Amino acid sequence: MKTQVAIIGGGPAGLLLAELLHRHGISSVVLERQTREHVLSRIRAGILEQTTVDVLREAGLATRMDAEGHEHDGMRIAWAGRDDFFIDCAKYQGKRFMAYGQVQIQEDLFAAADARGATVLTEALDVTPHEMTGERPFVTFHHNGDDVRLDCDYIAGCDGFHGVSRKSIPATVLREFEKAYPFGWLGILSRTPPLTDVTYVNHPRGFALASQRTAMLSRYYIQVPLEDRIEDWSDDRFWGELTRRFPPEMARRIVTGPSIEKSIAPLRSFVVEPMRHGRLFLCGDAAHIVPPTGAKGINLAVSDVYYLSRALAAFYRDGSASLLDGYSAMALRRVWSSERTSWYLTNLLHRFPTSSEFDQRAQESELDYLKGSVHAQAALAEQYAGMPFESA
Ligand code: FAS
Ligand code: PHB
Repeated sequence: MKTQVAIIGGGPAGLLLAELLHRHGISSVVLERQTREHVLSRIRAGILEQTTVDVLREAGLATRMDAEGHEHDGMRIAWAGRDDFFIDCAKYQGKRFMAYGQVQIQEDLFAAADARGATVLTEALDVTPHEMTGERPFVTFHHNGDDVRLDCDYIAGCDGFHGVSRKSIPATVLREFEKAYPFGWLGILSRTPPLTDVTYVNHPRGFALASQRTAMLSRYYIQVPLEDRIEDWSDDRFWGELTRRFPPEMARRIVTGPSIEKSIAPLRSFVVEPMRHGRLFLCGDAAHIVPPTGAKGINLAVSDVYYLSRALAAFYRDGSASLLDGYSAMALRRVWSSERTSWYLTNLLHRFPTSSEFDQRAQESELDYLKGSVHAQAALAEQYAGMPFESA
């Protein structure tokens, strides 16, 4: 097989990159390890920055999002014993964010790929990049019982944190930055009407979050100790704990119901530098992980593939490699900005088991400052709604 860009991974990064490249007339092949059903079964992100919405709209991939998604002017923060306040992204930054699930985005991307007869190979096993630093890279894999070689000009590693791409780069080349948080998020999905606003809560019992997917699909999270297991949490126990953490007048508005999905994920920050090795480029979770507090995960995957598709288009259009050479530094500036925002919100809104009384007072003072300062709220609004892309 031969293509211009071999894409390892068929998650949001890989499938969106294939669509953006196609719009620039660049051929690609997507190699996904799992079945399509497995990829679509993963319940993950739900908040899209303005730049992500713009990329999907400009690529003609937003019809369903615009019909079923829900745009928000901002998000709400509440904390124990105090009234809540609204971070108004529309007022401070003229930007809104979209509540629309990653599962729906994945469905839309698969549909776009099918509509154009794209080559998306699922159940592609033992995918292995070769000759990344040479002039003729290629990828090998097993598919439908055959051993296959895919020759290409470039390889995009869009295979997530546990993928093969990052691990194919010599450890001597990479620098890894990591921070583990002493708690996880227990998340559920329920066929219930959501609260109006995406609402973050800091409570002495821990963090809680109310979000949404559609008018009849709610997503809720609570902070839990790392050692908790999903079998420790019945639906009743979850709803009881969630409503204890919300201010009473909000808790009364939470409609409970059976969970249709329930999972616990640990919180972690991770970045690898550089995001390029020869003709291999890393995108999305293959290169970085953010704690979900800032709702940045999928949005960083989108910004990476936006930058990479723009760089590859410039190369194939006029032979200019400058954007390719600048890809890693440009992507990492946005990655570190989102890592810092996610780290800030995680520290602001969670209760840390090792916090001293001083730490607690400082956290409450930060919340007081944020509640009372239009400048602080404007700064958070700018970061939460998403910074503009850097120009080429
Ligand atoms: P993905 O991991 O989504 O996709 C990588 C793909 O590569 C997968 O389909 C995988 O099967 C495939 N793959 C892996 N190894 C391979 C190999 N060797 N060969 C071929 N294919 C291979 N983000 C938010 O913004 N908000 C959230 O609330 C949120 N919640 C999350 C909850 C969980 C449990 C997890 C794990 C992540 C969450 N995220 C959240 C982050 C998530 O949305 C990611 O940022 C997003 O999926 C990144 O997309 P990709 O980079 O495409 O990686
Ligand atoms: C979600 O809707 O899943 C969601 C919303 C906000 C976050 C994280 C996740 O910060």
